[in-house]
Order: sequence, then structure tokens, then C-alpha cells
Amino acid sequence: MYLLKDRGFNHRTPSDITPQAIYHARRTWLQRAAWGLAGAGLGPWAAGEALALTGPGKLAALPGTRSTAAGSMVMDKPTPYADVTSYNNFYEFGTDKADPARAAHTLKPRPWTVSVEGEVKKPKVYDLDELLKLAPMEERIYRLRCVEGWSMVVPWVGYSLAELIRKVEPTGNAKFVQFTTLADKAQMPGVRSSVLDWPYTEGLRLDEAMNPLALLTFGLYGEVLPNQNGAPVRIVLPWKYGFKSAKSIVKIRFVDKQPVSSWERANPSEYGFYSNVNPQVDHPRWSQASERRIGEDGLFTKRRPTLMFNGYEAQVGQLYAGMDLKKHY
Ligand SMILES: Nc1nc2c(c(=O)[nH]1)N[C@H]1C(S)=C(S)[C@@H](COP(=O)(O)O)O[C@H]1N2
Ligand SMILES: [Mo]
Repeated sequence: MYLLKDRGFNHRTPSDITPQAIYHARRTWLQRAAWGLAGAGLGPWAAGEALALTGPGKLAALPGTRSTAAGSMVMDKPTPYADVTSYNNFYEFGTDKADPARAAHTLKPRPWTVSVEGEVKKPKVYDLDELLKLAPMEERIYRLRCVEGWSMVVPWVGYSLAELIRKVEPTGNAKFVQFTTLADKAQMPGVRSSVLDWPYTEGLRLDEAMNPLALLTFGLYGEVLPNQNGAPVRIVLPWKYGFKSAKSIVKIRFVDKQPVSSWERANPSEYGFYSNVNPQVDHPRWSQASERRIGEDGLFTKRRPTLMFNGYEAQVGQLYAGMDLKKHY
């Protein structure tokens, strides 16, 4: 664990100069207002429950102002912090859902750099501190759905990946973006196994990466990312299956040809390049028609229907107009 004073955070957003308690009180009110709960005091899921979208306070605070991007604040109840941080896929730390929370303490999220390179006019190796200051931090409450059939709702903190992309000025040859994540045997015990081809890589079409919903993510629940959730920087692509949301990113490369992701390489018939959430196209092993919400498990808990593009069709549907989504899964 690292302390705020060690990390050199230097945000210039108004939230930083507001005393912590006032900030949290105001934010809670803003969130209630966002969900139409202010004044009424009750909501379909909020009855008898206080909204507490802050972490346990063990990690450095990383507040964000409420996002105004369309679709960035879903109405579902956020998944409890304890569940978001203890049920994880992060194969660099093992393949069991409990492995990352147990093993990821060996990851050192500082110092950290991200090399932004390839088909760009201004390639640059960004230090984490520069990235943290590149654009104002926003809080965005997104659904994330794993292809295995579970989902969660997380108040992420970050800014649109497009902010970074604009800074490096992609050339006319940049058609795709490839993300490479850390693969260090010394910090990541799972990298000794051959379950995937390391390093973990993922890819997007440039227009997908530029969509405002694509979030370059540094925190959740008002604090920096816990290691098991991909510290210090990851992407979150709420309309795609969870595996597209690569964790602990060290390289972002702009390329002219469609890159092959680690999952595609491992099993091309199960994992396609696009991997958009689609209840009509089943994975060979898991139905995509419905999902289980993490933290809601009980004998009688109903599965939720899975929504096209995970409920973000209004924001991203146009990216795939005219495409056969059975073929381009
Ligand atoms: N580097 C890396 N990123 C990764 C993974 C991984 O194994 N390694 N797993 C993916 C999968 S399958 C999912 S569902 C999400 C889970 O993110 P979360 O643990 O924050 O919920 O991370 C994705 N990003
Ligand atoms: Mo996943």
C-alpha cells in the first residue's frame, strides 16, 4: 500500500481544494441528484441504504468530478467495493477469482511509465504523474460484463482515452490501437504459467478507442486502483466483454493493421477481435443472454438479462453499423 504523500499527486480540480468531508458530502448529493433521488431520499434500490461510493480509505484518494458524458452514469446500484476488489480476473496473478486480491501486493505501481508510440506524430514515454495530470479526472459508473456470465457496476475514476490520443496526434496510417500490459515474473507469479501468451495484449479500432466512453482508468470508488484491478492504469470499455479492458498498461501502440489480442491468439473460435457484449451471439461455452451480478448472489437471486452492447447501444451502436455481428464477434 502506498500513501498519498509518497505519490506526488497534484490535481488542479476544484475537488482537491475542497475539504475531504465536504467533498464527499457534496458528491453523494450529486450522485443522488443524478439518479433522481435527491429530495425523495428513496430510490428503487436505495431504500434504507446510504450511498457510499468511497473506498475504505486505505489507498490514496483519487476523486473525480461527476462525468457528463452520455451513458457514463448507469442507474444500477454500484457493486460493493469488497466484491469489486476480491472477485477478479487478472491471470498474471493466477486464474482463480480470488488469486489477484491475494497475490497482487507484489505489483509495484510506482514508478510507472506508459510508452505511447507507433503511427503518431508525437510519440512519448509518459510518466504516470504526467498521465494523471493530462486531463481532469471524472467519476463514471459503468457496467462491466465478463464473457463468463457475471457483471458488476463500478464507479471508475479516469478520463476519456481520446484525451491522450489527441495529444499524440495519430498519423493517417493509424487505424488500430494495441495495448500491452506488464509481464514481469518478479512481480507477477502467474506470468510463469503458460495459460496465455505474455504479455497480455488487446486491441481496438481507432474510432472505438476515440469513443468518449472508452475510459483511461486510474481509480475506483474515489481511490487509486487496487493492484488487483489493474493499478496504476488500465482501460475500461463498458460495451465490450471484460477481457478487452486491459489492466496495468505499459504500452499503447498505434498501428495500421488489426492486431491479434492474447485471447484471440489463445482461442480464435471463442474470442474475436470486437468482443462487443451481445446477448444474441453465444460464446461456445457460456450463454450471453443473461448475467449474474457480483455481490447479489443468493439461492433465489434472478439473473439479469444481458443488454445489447451492455446497455450502451445509443453511444456506440453507430461504430458497428452495417457489420455482421455474428461474423465479427
Ligand atoms: N492484464 C490483464 N488485464 C485483464 C485481465 C487479465 O487477465 N490480465 N483480465 C480481463 C478480464 S477477463 C476481465 S473480466 C477484467 C476484470 O476486471 P476487474 O478485475 O477490475 O473486474 O479485466 C480484464 N483485464
Ligand atoms: Mo472476463
